[in-house]
Amino acid sequence: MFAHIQAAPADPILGLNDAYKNETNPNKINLGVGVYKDEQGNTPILQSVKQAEERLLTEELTKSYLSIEGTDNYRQSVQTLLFGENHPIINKKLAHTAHTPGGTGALRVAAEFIKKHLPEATIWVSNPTWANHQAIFQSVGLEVGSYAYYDASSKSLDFESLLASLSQIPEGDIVLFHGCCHNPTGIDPTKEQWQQLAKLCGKQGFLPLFDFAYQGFGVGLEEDAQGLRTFAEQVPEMLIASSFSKNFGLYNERVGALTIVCETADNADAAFTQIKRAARTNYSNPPAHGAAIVAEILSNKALRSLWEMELQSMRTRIHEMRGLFVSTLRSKGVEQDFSFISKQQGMFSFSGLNPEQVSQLRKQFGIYIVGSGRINVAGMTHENMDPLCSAIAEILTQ
Ligand code: PLP
Ligand code: TYF
Repeated sequence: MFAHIQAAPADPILGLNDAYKNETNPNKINLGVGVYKDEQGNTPILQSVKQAEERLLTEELTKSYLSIEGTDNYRQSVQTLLFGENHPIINKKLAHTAHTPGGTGALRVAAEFIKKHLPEATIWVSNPTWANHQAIFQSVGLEVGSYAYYDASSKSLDFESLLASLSQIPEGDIVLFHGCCHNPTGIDPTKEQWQQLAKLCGKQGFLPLFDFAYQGFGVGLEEDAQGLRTFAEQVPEMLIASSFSKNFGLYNERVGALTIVCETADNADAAFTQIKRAARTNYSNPPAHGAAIVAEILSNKALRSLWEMELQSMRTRIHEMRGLFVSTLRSKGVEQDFSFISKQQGMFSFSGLNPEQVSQLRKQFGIYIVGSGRINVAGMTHENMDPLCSAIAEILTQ
């Protein structure tokens, strides 16, 4: 029965991580998978998380199942992070949130919900986007299209082409936006550009789906929510897939959420029963631990301010590495302008290195970056900056 099955290709990003583990170069550097790393190259457990876990250990009373949608405490905390305190969407009960296993789980539940209730809709993703986006939507049988986003020559947002692309999208289709810290380019629309996009969305009548995996990694928790909050003011319906893998460092606990916003509270109640149905046939109910940590941190003043400080320090370290990368390359005599890297947000930058250069970096120096040229800036440290930039300088002059 299984003899005919061909091996699936490795995930282009997670596969790279496996290859890195087997790399024998003692000076190897991993700028591949999007995981935050500190100055020592570790992905630490946040202090706020550790403290929340200590409390949970003593206070937790049962391991019985959660409900399909998760706990009320967690779900309310997620909505407050998304929209801010006392937002009309929350007060009027226009949104419902389901706790999902990670942001990926949220996208998968969203995909199944869309396929069942909007089967004719095409979902449009930016070119480029996180590779798993196409795969998730295609795996439920949805059509996936792409819209213009990145201008490779100026290494910036091609806003004119983005508007032109979205102007072609018909009513009833779905457009996926990265809430902030666009993966893989690190380029986000400005406040004014979000406003124009939201306006266009209202005019065209497509449904926005926000993938929000990096809240707090760009400018700040509130600022990073600007895009989706702008849309929430202009259009009555949207979907939001949240992930807390990065901003709480809870990667392997699988904590995320799917939020649906509807025009009326009745619509929201009805649609949410269908979201719960999609969750039920996938994983029945979510894993408790990670979400309990998030809820504990967000509802306790001291833990919350510790978490915000820790989040800020992750964000600041990445910004610092961006600046240092640009200045170190310059000090190595690299003439190509890399200053765009210090203007981008979040963990990732599109370096502009081509596949040949990416492969040379790996073969000659044990430096791993994604084939598209995407660099995880969080993998840089004061210690590896010099050898990294020397290697890039050498590759660029070959
Ligand atoms: N969306 C984007 C843009 C991501 O970069 C990631 C990365 O992991 C995810 C979603 C998935 O998040 P999670 O690990 O919580 O499933
Ligand atoms: O883009 C990244 O590197 C992160 C981590 O299938 C990731 O989002 C990468 C690939 C994948 C799951 C997570």
